[in-house]
Amino acid sequence: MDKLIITAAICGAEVTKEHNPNVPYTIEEIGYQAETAYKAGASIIHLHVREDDGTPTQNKERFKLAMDEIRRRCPDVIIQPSTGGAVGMTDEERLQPTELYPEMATLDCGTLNFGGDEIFVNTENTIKNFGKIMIERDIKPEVEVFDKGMVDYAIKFHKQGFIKAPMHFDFVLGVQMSASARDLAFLVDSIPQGSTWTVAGIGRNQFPMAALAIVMGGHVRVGFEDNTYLEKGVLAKTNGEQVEKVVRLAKELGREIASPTEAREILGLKPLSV
Ligand code: KMH
Ligand code: ZN
Repeated sequence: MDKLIITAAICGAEVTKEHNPNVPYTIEEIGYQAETAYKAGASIIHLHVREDDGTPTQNKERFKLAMDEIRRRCPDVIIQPSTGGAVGMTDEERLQPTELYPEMATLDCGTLNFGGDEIFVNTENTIKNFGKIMIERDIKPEVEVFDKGMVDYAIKFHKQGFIKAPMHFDFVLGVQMSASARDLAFLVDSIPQGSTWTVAGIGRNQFPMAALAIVMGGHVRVGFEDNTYLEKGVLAKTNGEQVEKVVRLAKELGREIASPTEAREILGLKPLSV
């Protein structure tokens, strides 16, 4: 079994300081939260950025500032900007961080309900266009999957040349699709051989899904984007606390943690050039 890659989704676009005052908005706060996760064992930072008042943005300059600050504090971490951004943003807005040529970025493979009246729109043309741009810019997509149909879309678009293999999937469970062992096993069984996968359980699903991924040979995503608690009724002070909890679970279950260098090898990324 490969070593365990831990991704920290430190910020998100939806959670606010009203949910947890430690949700980072400023560049300094984002850098600090990334550093806590990295020092605890995260090898990937999944990144959204905010204006100082918390407004989500996909502004390229803001991403550059955040990425430089993260790189300063976490020299070898893999930075994975979101191209999902926030509900309602245009494709052009969402694509801005890809102009910075990150090693990875997310590629959301379908449209879904996002609570209340919100719909997170990813048409076929959006997915194909994002995939094509990521190939041109040599960015490895993390294929974001919120239900089984999105696995099927990813396979279809791979066959059409818009996503390269081996694909890396992130199963986000507890938004549109429920988060059970059966759901996860079904998704894992549905992806092409040679793919890698990670799971992001939303809210109280976070650590149960992490434990399943640890024993099933997948990888784990935690972070405030998905859950702002450390345990029932206890808000996390840092993303690092959640990463530490995954590291403890992995240790108990006999799975070693991947360094960023090892994560690059597992994901087929180029070694970091200095
Ligand atoms: N904030 C959601 C609308 C991604 O990062 O690619 C989209 C999202 C997925 O978080
Ligand atoms: Zn995200």
